Amino acid sequence: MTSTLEWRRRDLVNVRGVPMICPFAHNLEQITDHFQARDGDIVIATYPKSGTTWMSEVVDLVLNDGDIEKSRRDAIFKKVPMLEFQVPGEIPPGSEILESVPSPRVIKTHLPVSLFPKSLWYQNVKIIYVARNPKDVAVSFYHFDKMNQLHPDPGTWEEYVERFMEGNVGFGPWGAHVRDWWDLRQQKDILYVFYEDMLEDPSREIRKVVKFLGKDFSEEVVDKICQHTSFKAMKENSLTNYTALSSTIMDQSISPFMRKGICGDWKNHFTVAQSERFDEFYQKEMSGTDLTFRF
Ligand code: PPS
Repeated sequence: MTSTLEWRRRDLVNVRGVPMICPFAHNLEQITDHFQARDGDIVIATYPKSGTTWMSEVVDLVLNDGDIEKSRRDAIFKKVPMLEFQVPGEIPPGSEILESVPSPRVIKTHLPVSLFPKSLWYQNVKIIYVARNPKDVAVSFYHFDKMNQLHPDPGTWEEYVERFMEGNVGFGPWGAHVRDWWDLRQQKDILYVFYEDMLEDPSREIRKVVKFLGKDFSEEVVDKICQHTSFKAMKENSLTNYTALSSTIMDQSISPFMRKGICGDWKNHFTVAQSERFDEFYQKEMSGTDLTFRF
């Protein structure tokens, strides 16, 4: 029996108050306290299912001046390792893999501010945070939990939507995640991007990333990046659609990683009553902040 199967469908594990995907909880405090940042690191931080993979491919292309051939050098999860990802005994933690990656490293993480490695705050590190409206996040996360064998079984949608509002899902509550990262914009070099804005006008949002990373591209290069990172292109690309990852981890016959890529799929899942309750939850989560989302 492989250890991937041993880690299958385990319950969430509490790490410093945050419910974590069980295999990722292993040694996570070590990562928070001891991961060594480097000058020039670029971090893509998100709550799960908010556009991480999309932004990762955009950043990789920006760093390679829009060179599509270079972007084909490896799968997205190898080019942009996830800091906390690991299958103990089988796949080493992203934090270890990142030690041998040459700078500038691009690092993916879903960690909330409270578990974000301390050293990354103190170096010359650029952070791009991508946020998405919580109704679509919940729907996407539900389908992802169904297909990702390292995650707990999500149960029924009715059960799941309640657990999401309680914050009892992997990486903890959505509200604190997006708010805490939003508040950090005052102190740290953070580009805060919204998934819905990327859908509305990808060129505009990609130009923000280009500028943030200190580059200056022609319209033609931005267009090329736009086309290569469209939902259709990324869904068809085996290097970005996660089909290169073992099906013992992601069983895409249950639900594809590149599922719908739209805003508003929540309308196909929430009942009127669930939507009303969720609106109340959202109002509470957003009280006292100027952060707002489009649904
Ligand atoms: S993960 O597993 O947390 O890193 O997932 P993440 O990449 O953050 O989010 C996955 C959702 O993003 C959608 N996606 C895209 N939408 C539009 N355009 C592009 N290029 C794109 N790439 C990924 C993906 O389909 C997931 O959303 P849903 O709603 O499930 O389709």
